[in-house]
Order: sequence, then structure tokens, then C-alpha cells
Amino acid sequence: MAPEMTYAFGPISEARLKDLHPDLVRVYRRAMSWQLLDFMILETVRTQAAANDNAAKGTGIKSSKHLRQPDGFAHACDAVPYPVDWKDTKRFDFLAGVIAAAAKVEDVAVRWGGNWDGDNDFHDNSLEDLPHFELVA
Ligand SMILES: [Ca+2]
Ligand SMILES: [Ca+2]
Ligand SMILES: [Zn+2]
Repeated sequence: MAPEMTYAFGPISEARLKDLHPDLVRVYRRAMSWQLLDFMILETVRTQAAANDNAAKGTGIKSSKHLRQPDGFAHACDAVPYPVDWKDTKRFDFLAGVIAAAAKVEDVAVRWGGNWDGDNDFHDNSLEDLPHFELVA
């Protein structure tokens, strides 16, 4: 008998996952299956207009991997601890570690918005985007 799941994606998160590349979907499902922390999918696919908007505000880039790629999917996903408290960045860091581990297990190369250059120096980030993971390829 499967253990009872305490944390699970709600219908809004599930709807957003439909627009996400299947490799990343596997990563987020694996992360949720570990039942370490509840989280929700905030954003997968993004319109060009929204990406331009974020670039103007300095919170994103115009060529974002959130844009629908030629394969029809977003290659980036923002997930936030649930319930979300944007000031509690430690929970975001913890979630990022869980997702990074899930990516390792699923053998998917991902880049985190808290460590864009992948050097494990978490203090040299130009644009801090703690909820953000994207496919490297
Ligand atoms: Ca870094
Ligand atoms: Ca660096
Ligand atoms: Zn993002």
C-alpha cells in the first residue's frame, strides 16, 4: 500500500505543469513525492509581452526559457513553498535543494536562479530568482 500523501499539487499547479517540458515535470513530481516541503507551481509558460515586462522591471529577461519553446513547452518553472512567504528566503533555499536533488535523481541537467553560473557560490548572483529552475539544454 502506498503511503498517504500529505503534500500534493493542487489543480492550479497541475494545469501549469501541462505547459512544462516533461523532463522538468518529472523533476518536480519527484521533489513533491519526497514529502519534505509543500510547494506550488507558480509559473511555467510565459508570454513574450510578460517577458518583456519583466525585462523592463529588471526581474527577468526577454529571451526567458519560460517562453513556449519550439517543442511546445516552457523550459523553465517557478515553484514556491506553500504557503508562500516571500520574505522567508530560507524556505526557498531549502526547496531549491530538494529540487536540485530531484533533478540529480531524474538525471536532468537544470540551472537554478539562485546560482546561475552553477559554481555553488550563492552570493555572486546578478539576478536573484530563487523559485526558478530551467533546463540547461
Ligand atoms: Ca554562483
Ligand atoms: Ca561565479
Ligand atoms: Zn522563472
